[in-house]
Amino acid sequence: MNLRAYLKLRRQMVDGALQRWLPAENEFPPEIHRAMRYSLFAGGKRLRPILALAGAETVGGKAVDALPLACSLEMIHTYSLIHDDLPAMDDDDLRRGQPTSHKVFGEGLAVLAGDALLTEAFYLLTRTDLMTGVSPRRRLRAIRLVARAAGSLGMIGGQAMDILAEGQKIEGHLLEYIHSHKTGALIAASVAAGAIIGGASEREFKTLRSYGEKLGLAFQVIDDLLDIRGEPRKLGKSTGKDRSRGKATYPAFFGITDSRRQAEVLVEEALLHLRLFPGQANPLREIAKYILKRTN
Ligand code: GRG
Repeated sequence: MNLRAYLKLRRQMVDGALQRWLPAENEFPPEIHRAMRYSLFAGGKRLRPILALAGAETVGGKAVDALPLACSLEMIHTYSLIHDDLPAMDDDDLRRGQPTSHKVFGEGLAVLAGDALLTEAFYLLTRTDLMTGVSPRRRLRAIRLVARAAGSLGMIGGQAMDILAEGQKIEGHLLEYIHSHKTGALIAASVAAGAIIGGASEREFKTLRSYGEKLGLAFQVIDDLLDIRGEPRKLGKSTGKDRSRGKATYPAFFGITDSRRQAEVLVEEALLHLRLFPGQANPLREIAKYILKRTN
């Protein structure tokens, strides 16, 4: 398959739906809606939504049924980036190649834009006029999964430990906790919730969740490596900040070569989970391989 063409089509599908389902820019108060849209449409690979669509299709479901879920995941992800960039957290000036939300709108509106994206994401997930082909039971299960992954037992928990670990000497298991929660949880939930919407059996669901967990951890290990070796122009953000802030990262703990090897092993393990799905998981296969090659 042509991954580049596939990703482009999927990004267009997600972006079109986000345009339709997000409050319009001229909706009162326009400042908050402008701030929400500014970060959401600043670019971004749309990895989490694309994984949700692919998760649904891998188990025989329709991508269109998973589109509200896909959009909600991108909204949650974008909220986490806006808050992560705030002076109280990583204090970054550049994201997705543009000045960060608080640089453009001020800290107050940036906090609120993140809050609103998170809230609207769950509003979207409960819209009964969308996802009409999906039973309420499956929808509810997907919503619960996303909520857990975004909350204090998932992404927020990982982010909290990431902040607390700054400048500290930590154990390897805590490093893995941080990475698998601050980044891995939402990525794993994207594939797993997509699978639920697509009508996965319990076995299919667990297999795709395991694939997502391996992929999510690999994704953050590569992110750590890109912070050292990546090009700011391609990444759309500054590099080298992990080291200067004393962040808990894989390269800081294991070194560059070993970290790279661990990411490769995680992707190999992710691919092994896909043996259950011969042909229909090809997008998930290609995405896993792409994670290792990505430059942004
Ligand atoms: C609630 C105050 C408050 C803050 C929440 C939870 C949180 C802050 C932040 C999440 C942690 C985080 C930002 C992890 C980094 C994950 C990561 C690798 C982001 C980059 O993802 P990409 O490469 O970005 O998919 P694009 O721009 O392509 O979407």
